[in-house]
Amino acid sequence: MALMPLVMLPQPVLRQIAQPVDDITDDILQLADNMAETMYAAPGIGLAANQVGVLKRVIVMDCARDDEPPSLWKMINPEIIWCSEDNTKMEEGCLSIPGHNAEVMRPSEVHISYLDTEGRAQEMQATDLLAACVQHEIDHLNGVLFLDHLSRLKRDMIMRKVTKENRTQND
Ligand code: K1U
Ligand code: ZN
Repeated sequence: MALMPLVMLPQPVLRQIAQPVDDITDDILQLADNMAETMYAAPGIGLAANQVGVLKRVIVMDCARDDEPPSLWKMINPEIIWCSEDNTKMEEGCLSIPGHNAEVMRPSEVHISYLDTEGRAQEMQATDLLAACVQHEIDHLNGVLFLDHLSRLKRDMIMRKVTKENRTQND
């Protein structure tokens, strides 16, 4: 396994659409393993392939609390097949926009279809943090960031801060 460098805002790959995986090759399995290692090291609770510069529809997640055993999800071609009408507001962060958390409103419950690492079709039902996380990661695969769910005022405020931070780092 290997750590992969994380892609940061405003790199364009974060705004591009990841392509479906046709064959679950050794390269895809290696990618998922490396993404999991990178997510744990960050640390984070999710990661999408765009965030390591790969435009393939692969995500990993582990939303287990510190007092629970690890619960690693590796999903290939995940899709939301149902979402609840009721919404929940939850604080989200993004490993590609470090230091800029915000409250995001999303459907409280979702059902997801995906392929597991053996290529079997699976479904999962998610609520609470796992629901927010899987929606955040599928958004990444579609070039969407949590910023896009905020008001224009809040989004612009974060974008201005990120631009300023990037300018300072490059000085
Ligand atoms: O996709 C990402 O950028 C990862 C992101 C996922 C996420 C977090 C919160 C709500 C929805 C989706 C993160 O993992 S940010 C880091 C984070 O949440 C965390 C870091 C250390 C300990 C616990 C959580
Ligand atoms: Zn993110």
